[in-house]
Amino acid sequence: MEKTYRINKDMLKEFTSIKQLGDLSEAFAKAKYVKENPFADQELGRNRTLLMIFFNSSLRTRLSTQKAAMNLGMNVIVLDVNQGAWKLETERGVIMDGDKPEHLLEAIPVMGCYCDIIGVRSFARFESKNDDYEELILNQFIKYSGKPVFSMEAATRHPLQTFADMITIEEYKKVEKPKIVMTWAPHPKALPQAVPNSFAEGINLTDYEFVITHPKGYELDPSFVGKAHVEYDQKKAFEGADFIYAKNWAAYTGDNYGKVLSMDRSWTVDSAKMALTNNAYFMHCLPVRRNMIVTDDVIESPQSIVIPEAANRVVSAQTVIKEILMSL
Ligand code: AN0
Ligand code: CP
Repeated sequence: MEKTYRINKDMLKEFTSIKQLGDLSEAFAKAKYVKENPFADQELGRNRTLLMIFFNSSLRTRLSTQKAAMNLGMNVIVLDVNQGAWKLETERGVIMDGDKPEHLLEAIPVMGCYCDIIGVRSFARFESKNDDYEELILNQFIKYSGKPVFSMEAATRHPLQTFADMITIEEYKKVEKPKIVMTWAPHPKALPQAVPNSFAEGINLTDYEFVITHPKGYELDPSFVGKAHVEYDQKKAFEGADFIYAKNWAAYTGDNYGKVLSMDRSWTVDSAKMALTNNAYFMHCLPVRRNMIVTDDVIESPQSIVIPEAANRVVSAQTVIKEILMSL
């Protein structure tokens, strides 16, 4: 029998940060139960509807979250805001004489009428650091939809990814306190800090050794870096690592917010660097640009766990949606 559990009250209304999982070992136990018994809670979601709203592209989040909801017996509606819906104005007070026929402030409560739970993907727009770091879009959904909202990657965090990453680390770790290294790697486009912020937030909840390595100028928000050691020498950082977590992100600090400062391929994760590690596993949230972020041979090596990591996205989503369903 599944043990009955309740989560902290915040999570009943929203899931926007890995911190809302509460006790981590309990969260991992819940995830393990979901993984081993994917169809055990079909009744929980019966006649309940999940609405997934995408302001940005997705492969994994879209498919894994839909699969998770279907495993729970839910109906699912997916809306790509930029394909088929009215363009949405997001600023209040704007004279709407431009190309956007609808305001988010009507659209959100309307969407709330058609579902029981809402998942939102809304990346950092890099127009205003303040708007991004205040989670302007996600918070409007929380405030005006009248329904529980969870993040499918918002401006500053990607908690379902982080939860899947952490489940994967628990499954693969060979020592109780592994050394985790999150490394910046080059990419041609400006990418949000959501994945690295969120991963750092998650690993900071553990007592694992945690090192972040990136070129100068790519410092993340200190509130996410937390107790991680920042090492600017990538090779030094890799020494003795048990897990290499690669990710590109655009600059965060000062006037460089949202800018690409470097495409230096000497930061690409290759087999020579992996040889410095403790036979580390290679992780990436995907999508990944081969031979920019990581070489073909590393991502194809037996130490690459990017596919099981992606598979765990169903587990993380199902665990979280189940918790929200239990609170309805
Ligand atoms: C996105 C990002 O870096 O946040 C999504 C990753 C899950 N990646 C891209 O846009 C390529
Ligand atoms: N990792 C991840 O969230 O992938 P998608 O952007 O394809 O959803």
